[in-house]
Amino acid sequence: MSKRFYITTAIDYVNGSPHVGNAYEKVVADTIARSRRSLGQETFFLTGVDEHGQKVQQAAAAESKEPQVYCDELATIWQALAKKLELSNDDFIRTTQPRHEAIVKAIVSQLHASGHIYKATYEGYYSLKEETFLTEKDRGPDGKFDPAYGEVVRLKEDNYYFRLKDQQAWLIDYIERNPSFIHPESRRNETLGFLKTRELEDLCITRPTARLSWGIPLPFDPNYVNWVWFDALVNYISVPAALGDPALANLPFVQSAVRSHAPTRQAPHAPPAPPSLWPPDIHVIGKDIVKFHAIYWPIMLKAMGASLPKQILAHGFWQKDGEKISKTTGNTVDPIAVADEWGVDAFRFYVLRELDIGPDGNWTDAGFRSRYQDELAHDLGNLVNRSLSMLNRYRNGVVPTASNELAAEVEKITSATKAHLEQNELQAALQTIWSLVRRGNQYVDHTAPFKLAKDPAQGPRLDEVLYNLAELCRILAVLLWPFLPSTASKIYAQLGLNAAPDKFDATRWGGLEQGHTIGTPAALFPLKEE
Ligand code: ME8
Repeated sequence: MSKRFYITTAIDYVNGSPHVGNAYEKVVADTIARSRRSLGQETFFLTGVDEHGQKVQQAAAAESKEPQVYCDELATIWQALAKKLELSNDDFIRTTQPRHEAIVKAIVSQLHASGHIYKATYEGYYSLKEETFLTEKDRGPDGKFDPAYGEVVRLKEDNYYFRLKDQQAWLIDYIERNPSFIHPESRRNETLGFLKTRELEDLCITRPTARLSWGIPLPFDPNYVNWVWFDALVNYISVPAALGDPALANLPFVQSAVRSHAPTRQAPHAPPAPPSLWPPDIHVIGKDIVKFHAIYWPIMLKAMGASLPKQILAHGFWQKDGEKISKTTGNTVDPIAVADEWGVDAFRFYVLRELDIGPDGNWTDAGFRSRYQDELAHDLGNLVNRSLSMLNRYRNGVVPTASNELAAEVEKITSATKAHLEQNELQAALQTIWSLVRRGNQYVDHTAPFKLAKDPAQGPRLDEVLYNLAELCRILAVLLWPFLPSTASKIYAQLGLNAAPDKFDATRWGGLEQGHTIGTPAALFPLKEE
C-alpha cells in the first residue's frame, strides 16, 4: 500500500481553554491536509492533546480534581474545538490513552536496553514553570535566568538521562543536507546556529514520582515517570504504530508493544487495512517548540531506529492588539466565540489570510471585521450572490450554453493556486484566489448583465455572461474548499450540485452543463450591524 501524506499538529496542553494561537495551528494543518486530498494525495491528519506533566497536574489540583477526571473534561472541550473548526483530522490522540502509553513504555525500555538512557545524579537549577533543568549557560548577560523560566530552584536528584551529547555532528549534517527539513529558513538558521555554538547536554527524561506523579510510569523503575516532552513527542509515532503502520512493523519497540499490549489498534475510525504513514511529511508547530522537534525528536528517532520526519513547519505567534496573549490579563481571542458569532469560515479566513506561515501576527477585532466585510461579504459573497441571482432572474436558474470567455484567465489562476498549495503557501494561495474573485466582480461591472437583460437582441451575449459567472463561482468553490470548506459546499449547493467541491481536478473549465438548474442563492456572509 502506498504511503499516505502524514501531517500532524502540536498536541495542546489541557491546562486551559483554547485560544487563537492553538486554533490557528490546527487550521493551518487542516488546510494543508485538505489541499493534499484535493490534489489527489491520500492523507492522514493527526491532532490531539498533551495530558501529562506538571502544568496539567497543577491545573487539576487548582480545581481540586483528579488529573484524569480533569483531563477527561478538558479533552472534551478540545475535541469540540476540532469539530467547531471543521478539522478533517483522521484521529485524535490523547496521551493518556493506553495505545500511546504502551508505545512510550516500549520506547524507553528499548532505549534503556540499548544504552541510550542511563541513570545519574543531578545537582543544580530547575525551572518549575518550564519543567526543565538549567545550567550556568542558561543565564543571561545579567547573570539571571530568563523570566520565561519563572521560579528557579536548586535541586539534587537522581534521574534518567537520554544521550544527546555525541549526536550533534550528524544532526548538523542532516539539517544542512536537507534544506527543507526546518521551515521557514529563519528557524532553520536559528537551529543550526544553536547546534554550532553550544554543546548539547544529555537530556533528563524522568521525574521522580515523589515530586510529580502525573506521567507515564517508567517500566523499569517504579520511582519515576517520563518527563512530559519525552511522552508528548512520541504521539507522532504511537498513533501510526498502534494503527499497525507496516513501515514501523519491524522496529523492536513496536514489536514488544504489540506483544505485551495486543491489541493496540484502538482508533475508533481505523481503516480496515493499516495505513502506511511513517515518516511524517509535516509536523506543524509553533516557533517556541522548534528545539524539541528539530533537535530532541530527530535524535530520539535515530536512537529508536526510525526514519526522520520530512519537515518541521514552524508558524509564528499571535498577539492580540499588539500584546502577548494572556488569560490572566484577559487579552485573548476565543476561537469558539468568534466562530459562533461570525461563522467558522470567517475565523479560518482571517487567520490564514492575515498571516503567512512563519512570521508573528496580530489579531485586532477591527482588522477581523474589515476582512469579513470587504473580502468575504463584499468581494466573494457579492459575486456569488449576484451571479446566481441574475441566472435565476433572467434564465429561471437554468444554465445556458457553455462559453469560455474567462477560461484562459481562470486556468492561469488555478495553476498558480496549485503551485502555492504544493508549497504550503496558504496566504499567497488566498491572495491569488482573491484576484479571481475581484476579476469576477469586474466582469460583472464591465459586461453589465442587468443592462443586457433589458435588450432582447442581447440575449446570446447575456447567456455568455451568465454562463461565465456561474462557472467562475463553481471553480471558486473548488479552489476555496481547503480554506473555507463550509462556504465551498454552500456555493456548490446553491449551484444545485450534489458533489463535494473537494477535488482540484474539478477546476477544469466547463463543468457546468447546459440545461442544469441551479439551487437557491442565499447570502454567504451576512453583513452585521455595527
Ligand atoms: O507546547 N500563537 O503545548 P501548548 C501561535 N504540549 N501559536 C501558539 C501561541 C500563540 N500565541 N501559543 C501557543 C505545547 N501556540 C506542548 C506541545 S507537541 C509534541 C507538545 C502554539 O499548549 C504552540 O507553539 O503550550 C504549540 O505549537 C501549540 O500552540 C500548543 O502549545
